[in-house]
Amino acid sequence: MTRTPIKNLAPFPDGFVTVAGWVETVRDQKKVQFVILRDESGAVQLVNPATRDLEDGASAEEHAAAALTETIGGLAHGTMIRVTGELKHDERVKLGGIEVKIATLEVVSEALPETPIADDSSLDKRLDWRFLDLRRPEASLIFKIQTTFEHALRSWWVERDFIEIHTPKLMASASESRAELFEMEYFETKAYLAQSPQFFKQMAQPAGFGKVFEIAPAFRADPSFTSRHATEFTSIDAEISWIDSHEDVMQMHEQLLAHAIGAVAAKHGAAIEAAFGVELSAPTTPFPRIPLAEARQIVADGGYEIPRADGDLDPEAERRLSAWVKANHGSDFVFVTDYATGIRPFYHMRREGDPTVTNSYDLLYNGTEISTGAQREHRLDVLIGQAREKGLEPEELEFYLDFFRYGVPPHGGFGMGLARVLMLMLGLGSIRETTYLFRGPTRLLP
Ligand code: AMO
Repeated sequence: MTRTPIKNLAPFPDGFVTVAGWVETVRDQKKVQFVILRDESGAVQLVNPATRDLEDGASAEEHAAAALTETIGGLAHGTMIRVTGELKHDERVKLGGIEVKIATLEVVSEALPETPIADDSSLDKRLDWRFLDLRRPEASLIFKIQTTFEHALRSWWVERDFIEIHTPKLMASASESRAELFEMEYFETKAYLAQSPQFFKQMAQPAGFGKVFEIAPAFRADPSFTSRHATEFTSIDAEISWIDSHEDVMQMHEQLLAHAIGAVAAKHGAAIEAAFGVELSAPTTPFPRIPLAEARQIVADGGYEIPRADGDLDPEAERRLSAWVKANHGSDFVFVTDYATGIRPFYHMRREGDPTVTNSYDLLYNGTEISTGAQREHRLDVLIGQAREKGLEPEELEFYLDFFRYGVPPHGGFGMGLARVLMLMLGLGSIRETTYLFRGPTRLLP
């Protein structure tokens, strides 16, 4: 008999079914045994009337029943089993109103009796045993949500004629800054792991692609141990031609997110509320836009002095600003715009008439930055000047500067961390929870 995914059992009429999965719990009572069996789709109660203490002359059937009872009594948590039995609908069964009376049980793959992690294990310990940690339904739910989210992003882009690109992650130069750069041997020379697809998504503009996107890994040799930094993360990037300013990028960005979060809410809203206590709905657009100087003032008026010397918002300021926006505009999102030139990379376009600010933004979601976006400087002479000003050698950037020598449309885009979006969407405390396998300064395994 082919197996039926557990979530599909309920509509079946009473009768024989086969299910397969892992043992979540065994309740071995004197007269009856219960097993909670879980697969990727759900959990079901299995039941077996216990047969013990056979008398002399017991029948072969009774011996088989006693053997089954013994097998069930010895099942370790996590053991993979396949069971054929009789499905019965019974309203009294708390778990979904159904149970399966075991006819045959095959132990397919035994688990060691001691499970290395428990519900109260530390996050670090859980990550050591990530494959077991991921068996928790709330954990696999995160990746079902991720699948829906990415699918919705792609659909939105594809319907609007964006082209998907895959840029190389082995690079000859830094893509964001010399800091946080992974360097490696590359035959006779050195290579660097891409910190962002920045240069090559921009290359698609003189290539005449118009609108592009990429969802791919990015690498940062960031030694910090915060809840929102990883050394390898999935970056969601888009870049579009013929924009008038970063406003065009923000409009694309907010519509894209409203669509993708709406798709997640429609498909997983009830499960998200049950697992994480979050009521998710599609955000309304436009998201509020607040220039950085004003954002700083709002935070200062709230009694918090930002300790950073460079003028950027620190995590506490981001939280306070988001709380203010939520209270005053009812939005979980806010675009902080007009970043000062000093805290932005050389490729950001500066404001015409006020070169102290850039045509750029950060997007905050429920109190934390999830994205940076900007209009790019596409005028070669200005770009070279800005690179020099930031201490970069134009000679090292020749391949990038070439993109601007043969005609290039005005353009802009954004980069957004996938795990951060999921963490903030679900109200979780760390991107370690929303990354399949987290990579940090002290974690390369599993
Ligand atoms: P930025 O460096 O701000 O911009 O990165 C964009 C977004 O990527 C995510 N992110 C990270 N996530 C986890 N761990 C990290 N170490 C990490 N670093 C960044 C964040 C962040 O907001 N090229 C520009 C984007 C652009 O202008 O298009 C860039 O990379 O969510």
